Amino acid sequence: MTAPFLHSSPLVMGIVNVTPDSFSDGGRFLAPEAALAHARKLIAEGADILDIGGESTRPGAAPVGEAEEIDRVVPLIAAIRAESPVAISIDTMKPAVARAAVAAGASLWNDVAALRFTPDALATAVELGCEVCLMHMQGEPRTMQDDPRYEDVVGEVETFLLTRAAAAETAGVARERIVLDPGLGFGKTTAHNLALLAATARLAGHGYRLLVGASRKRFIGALDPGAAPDERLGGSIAAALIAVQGGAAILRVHDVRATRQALAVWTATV
Ligand code: HH2
Repeated sequence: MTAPFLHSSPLVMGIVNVTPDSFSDGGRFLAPEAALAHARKLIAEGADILDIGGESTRPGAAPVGEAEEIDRVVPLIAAIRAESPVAISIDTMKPAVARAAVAAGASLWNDVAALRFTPDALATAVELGCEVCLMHMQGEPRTMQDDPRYEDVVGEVETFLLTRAAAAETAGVARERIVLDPGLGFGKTTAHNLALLAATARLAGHGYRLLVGASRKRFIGALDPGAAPDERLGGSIAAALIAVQGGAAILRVHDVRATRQALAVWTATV
C-alpha cells in the first residue's frame, strides 16, 4: 500500500510518453536514455508526479501489445524510482501493465478507460492498492473523434465519472485514492472540451480529486488555427489556470516549468 498524495495546492503531473506516435511528442522519448533524460528534466522543473505512458491514445495510433508496453515503461519506472522519490503514475488501460508498473514503483494507475478495458481491471486496481485515475472517454481511441455527440456533455460526463467512482468504491478502492478526469479530447469536439473546462468547479465538487489534461490539445489549436502542438503553450497555461480556479487538484502537462511559474503567480494572489 502506498500513501495517497498529499496536496495543499494543485499538483503538476509531467508527461513522459515512451511511444513512437503520441500527438505532441511522439518518437522523441522512445529510446530509454532519452525518456530518462526527459523524466529528470521534468523532475528538476518541479513535477510532483510523472505520468509514464507506453501506448498512444491518439486516434489512429497503432495498438501496442502487453509485453511491448511493459518493456517500454517498466525499465524507465525502475530507473526513476532508483534515483528520485517523485510520485510515478502509469498511463495504461491494461491490468498487466499496471501490475508490472506498480511492482516497479508506480503508485497511481491512470486509466483512460476508467477500469473498463478488461473485466479484471477493477479487481486488479483493488488488489494493487494503488491510487486510480478514472477518465471519461466516449467510444474508443481509434474512432472517438469521428463524430462525438452528447445531449448534455457536462451532465453525461459527470454521471459517468460518479458511476465509475461508485463502482470503484464498492469494489474496495478507498475514496481518497480515486481521481476523476473529464478526459478532454477523448471523444469530444472543441465545444465539448470548452464546456467541460468551464464546468471544472461542478466536476470537482463531488469529494474526489479532479485531474485535468488540456496540455497542447487539439481544441487549443482550434482556437489558434495553425498552432502546432508545441506552439500551444499559452493556451495550455490558460486552460490550466481555468482548471485550478475551478478546484482541479492535478494538472497533466507537457510543460512543467511554465506551468509551475503560472501556478506560482496564481497562488500568490489567492
Ligand atoms: N490525455 C492523454 C493521455 N492520457 N490521461 C488522463 N488521465 N487525462 C488526459 O487528458 C490524458 C491522459 C493524451 O495526451 P498525450 O499523452 O500527450 O498523447 P498520446 O495519447 O498521443 O500519447
